[in-house]
Amino acid sequence: MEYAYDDQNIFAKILRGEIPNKTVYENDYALAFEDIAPQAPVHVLIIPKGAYVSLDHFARDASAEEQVGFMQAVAEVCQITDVKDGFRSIANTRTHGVQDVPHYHMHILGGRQLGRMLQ
Ligand code: IU
Repeated sequence: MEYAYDDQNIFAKILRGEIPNKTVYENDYALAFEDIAPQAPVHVLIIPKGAYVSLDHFARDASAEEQVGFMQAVAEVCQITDVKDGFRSIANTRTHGVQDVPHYHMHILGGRQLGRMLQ
């Protein structure tokens, strides 16, 4: 599978500082920020700083350092936000997964009781 990255996507613009964001946490490999249209009291997006279109692209091509750095950001977000009673992580992917923004992002949703499935 070929992964074509569009550097004009909105999250690429956020990473370049061209569009503001509400940063929750940042390290050398990842940026976490509040979703602009939250679906729960906690709704944070965690994105790698590298140019990866999707979870499978990131898992295949990101270095071990990038992957560990990303997961360290996940751990920090789960400490910073109020998800002690649990949360859901989602990575919508391509058409069937209804991915709108073609830069890999992990949703962290929590702060309330979620339903068994999201649409
Ligand atoms: P996706 O279906 O997983 O690709 O959803 C993209 C998410 O990015 C969605 O929850 C939007 O509310 C969110 N978002 C954002 O936080 N800031 C933006 O400028 C845009 C989308 I465009």
